[in-house]
Amino acid sequence: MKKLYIVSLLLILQTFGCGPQTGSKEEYTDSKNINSIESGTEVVVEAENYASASAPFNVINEDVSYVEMDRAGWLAFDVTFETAGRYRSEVSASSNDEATIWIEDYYDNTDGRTYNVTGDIIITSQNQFEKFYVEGSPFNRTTHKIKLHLGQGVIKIDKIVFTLMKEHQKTPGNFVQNTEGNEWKLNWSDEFDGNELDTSKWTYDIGNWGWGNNELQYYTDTRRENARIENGHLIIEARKNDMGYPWTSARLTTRGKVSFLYGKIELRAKVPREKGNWAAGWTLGDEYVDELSWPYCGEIDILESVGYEVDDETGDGIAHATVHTPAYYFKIENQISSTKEVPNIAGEFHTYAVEWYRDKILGFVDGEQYYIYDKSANEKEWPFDKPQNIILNLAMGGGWGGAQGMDTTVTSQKFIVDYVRVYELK
Ligand SMILES: [Ca+2]
Ligand SMILES: [Ca+2]
Repeated sequence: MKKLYIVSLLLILQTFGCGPQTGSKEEYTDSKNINSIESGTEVVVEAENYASASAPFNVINEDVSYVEMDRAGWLAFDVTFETAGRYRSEVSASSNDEATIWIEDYYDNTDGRTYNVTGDIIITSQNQFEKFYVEGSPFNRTTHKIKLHLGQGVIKIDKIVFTLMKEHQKTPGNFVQNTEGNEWKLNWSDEFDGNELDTSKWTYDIGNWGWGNNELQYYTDTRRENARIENGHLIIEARKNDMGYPWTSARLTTRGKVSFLYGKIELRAKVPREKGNWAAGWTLGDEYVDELSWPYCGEIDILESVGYEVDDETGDGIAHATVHTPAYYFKIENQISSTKEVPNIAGEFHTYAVEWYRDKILGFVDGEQYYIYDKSANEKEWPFDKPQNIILNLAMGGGWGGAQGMDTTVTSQKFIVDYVRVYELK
C-alpha cells in the first residue's frame, strides 16, 4: 500500500514548498523546552512552548497564549506519548485566509524520510480560535520529535491536542504454517457467512489522516454502510460525501486478533472499476505500531488494483503483487513488483494468493504464478520470519489511486470479498 508514498511526498513539496527542513540556516531555538504535558490519554502541546522553529515567530500572551506564524514554516516539539495507538490530532487555531497545516513525525529520523501523520488540515476560522482535527494518526509509546508545518497563509496557533481513540492491540497469538509437504491443508479462514462480521477475527482501522499516502477516505468503525456481510460476501463500500467527509470506507485487519507466519494466503474478490479507487488485500508485520515501523516490519501485497487501470467497458484490469522490506521498497525505488492482466477483474470473482515460504514468496492469480520474491540473505531483505496480519481495505484517491484523478460521477464503490483462507503444507 505504500509504494507511491513518494509521489504524495512530491505533491506535498510541490504544493506547499516545504519539505524536510534539515538544511535551514534560519533555525531559531526557544529557551523554553517544556513541550508536552501528558495526562491519561490526552497529550496537550502548547504552541508557545515550541522547542525550535524555522524562524523566530512571535509569541502573544493574551487570554490565551499563542504563536503567530506570518509566513510558511514550522514549529518543532518533543512530545511524549505514554500509550501506543491511534490518536485524534486536533489543532486550536485561527486564520483570516485559508491556512494549510500538517504534522510531521520523527523529523530527525535516520532514514531521511518525511512522515506526514495528519495530511492537510485547512484552518478557516476567522478572528477566534477553533478546533480542527483529523483522526487515526498512529503514535508509538515514546517521545516523538514532531513539526507542525504551515504550508501557506497566516495563522495563530494556540495548541495541539492528541487524544487516544484506540489503543494499539498486540496480537495474542499466531498461526505458524508448516512449509514442508505436498498438499495444502486449510488452517484458518473467513468465508464471510452469516449476518455479521466475525469480530473474533477482524478489527477496524479508523480515521482519515491520509494513511501515509494522502488518501481521501475516512475509515469508519463498525459501520454497516462501509463494511457488512451480504450473501456470503464481505462488502467494503466507499461512499462519497458521507458523514461530512469527502469519502467514507473501511479497513479491516486481523491485527490484535490473529496473525500468520508462512503458508498460503488466498482471497477471492471482485474489485471496483471507476477511476480513483484503490482496493487491496495485503499483510503487514505485527511489529507495525506507527510510521517509523515501516518497512522494517515487512509488507506483502497479495492483491492491489487501482480503478484507473480497469477498462470501463470490459471490466478488464491489472493485479499487482509486491513485497516491501528494508532492502527493497519505494523510497529507494527498488521494490520488487509484478503485474498481471486479469479479464473482467471488476465483474467477476478471481482468486489471488501468495505462497510464503522460509526463503521466498510467490504470487498467483487464479492459480497462475506471476510473482516471485526470493531475496532472503539477511534481515533487511527478509523481515518475513515474523508474523504478519491480514488487511482488507478500499482507499479512495491518494498517491496511487488518485494519480489520474477521480471519476466525479461516482458516489459508491464496492470491494467484494468471498473469502480469505490460510493454508499450510502437509
Ligand atoms: Ca497556547
Ligand atoms: Ca463466502
